[in-house]
Amino acid sequence: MLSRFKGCLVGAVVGDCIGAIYEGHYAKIQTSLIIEKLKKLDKARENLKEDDEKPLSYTDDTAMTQSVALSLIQKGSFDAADMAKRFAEKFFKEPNRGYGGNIYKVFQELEDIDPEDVFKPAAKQFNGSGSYGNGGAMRISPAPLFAFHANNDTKLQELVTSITRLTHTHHLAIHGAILVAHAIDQSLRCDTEVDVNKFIDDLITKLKPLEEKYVASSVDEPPTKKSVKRSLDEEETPYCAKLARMKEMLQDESLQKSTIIHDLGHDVAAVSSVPAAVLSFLIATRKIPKLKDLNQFEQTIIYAISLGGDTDTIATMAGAMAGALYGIESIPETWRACCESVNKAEKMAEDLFNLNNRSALS
Ligand code: R7I
Ligand code: MG
Ligand code: MG
Repeated sequence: MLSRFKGCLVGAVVGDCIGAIYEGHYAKIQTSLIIEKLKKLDKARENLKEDDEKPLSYTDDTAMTQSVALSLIQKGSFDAADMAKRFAEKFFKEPNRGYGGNIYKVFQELEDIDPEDVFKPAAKQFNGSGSYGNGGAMRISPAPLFAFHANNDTKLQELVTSITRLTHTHHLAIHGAILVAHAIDQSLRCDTEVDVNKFIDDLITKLKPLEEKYVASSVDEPPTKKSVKRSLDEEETPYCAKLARMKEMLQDESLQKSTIIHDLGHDVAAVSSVPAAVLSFLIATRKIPKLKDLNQFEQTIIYAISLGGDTDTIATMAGAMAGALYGIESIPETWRACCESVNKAEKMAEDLFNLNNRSALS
């Protein structure tokens, strides 16, 4: 299990660093080009003088994941004020890590806020609707590790909701982070021969009550029936609709990337990137014929990036799931050596593992 904990956090860093090369390439990317690029980077690394000099830097995805992990480790429980302070401090220290376009407003307010008010700045974003960006989902990997021992879906969902609400209060951002956390949790617990239909059904079982509860509490008018087929984003329960669509996609031997991008999305909204990460992870559990020379962790990352769009974030989320399933040994030494901050991630995974041995959250 220690190998899976390490695989999860290191997989997330590697996905972020490699994915960042292509962030914002809005067309799909040929997998052979990504593989070629990685070989060149590894050659370049051999010529670097300093041991800690890395050709690939991490982005906001990893910066915020580190804050989540360190806060949970050092406080031993969720401490909203501490985590919020870490987010803001890290941002002001290194604002050029590729943060989302509007989140800086939350950090500005968090900088010297009263501890009781730490959830308020996020709630004010976008005229009070809160951000639906994937900034909550992209940083959530330490939560399922921290809550692993408790093995309680409700506790995991509460923890993820609290961590996400510090910057993202929109229900789609929160449900997206919960979906990633459950996918990692299921990956940690399941056999490497994954039954993809069961994996998806289990996710639907966990997400459905949350999405339905939101619909029931929503004061919005129900969406009007349209004669054209509605986009899955407009479904009342979009995550469950996309999970159901994934089951069909996984049966389709001639599945095209353009169909995935069209039906699931690949952009900065949580609802248009979390499903693409889950699908990339699940596709690679069955081995991708075009990538048959790579192991399944490598296949996950290369496939996730090849969808284009928000590549660092889709790859970091898929990498966390794949690392949690296949373990640290599946992440190539050469990839780890190219990416900044891998050692830190490994140490944090070890600390979270040791915390679990002391019955965290139970
Ligand atoms: O979600 P967030 O932290 O961004 C994360 C993304 C990842 O891809 C990172 O790798 C990094 O590149 O950024 O940051 P936010 O600023 O909260 O949200 C990101 C973007 O989503 C915003 O800049 C908006 O363009 C869009 N967005 C919204 N647009 C309209 N209305 C998010 N919420 C809304 C909304 O309610
Ligand atoms: Mg990023
Ligand atoms: Mg991104």
